Amino acid sequence: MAMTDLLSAADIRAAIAAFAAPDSFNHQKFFVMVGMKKKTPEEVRQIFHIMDRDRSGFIEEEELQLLVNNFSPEGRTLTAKETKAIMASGDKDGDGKIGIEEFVSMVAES
Ligand SMILES: [Ca+2]
Repeated sequence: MAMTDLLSAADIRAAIAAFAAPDSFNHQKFFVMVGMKKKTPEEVRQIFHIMDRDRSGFIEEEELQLLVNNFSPEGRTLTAKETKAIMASGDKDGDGKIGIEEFVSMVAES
């Protein structure tokens, strides 16, 4: 399963270009731009599994830094500041990582 099986490559390119500058990333706008907001919860879960590179069942901080990179190799690594902001917004139970249902909620709320 690749991101482009679920999302349009053109939408992904546009979303990556919109947040190319360091510390400009807005995950809610990004999720809308890549088309995730229009996906079913099951499709969003498939995207979660791509982002959970070590298959731990969670997106940890190191994996969150690569959020954009998961969509395309051209996607930059997020800054520490951006990563912390996304974690603070998505980690509802405060365990320091993002679980699958937390991720589905983040997309639904975007
Ligand atoms: Ca993980």
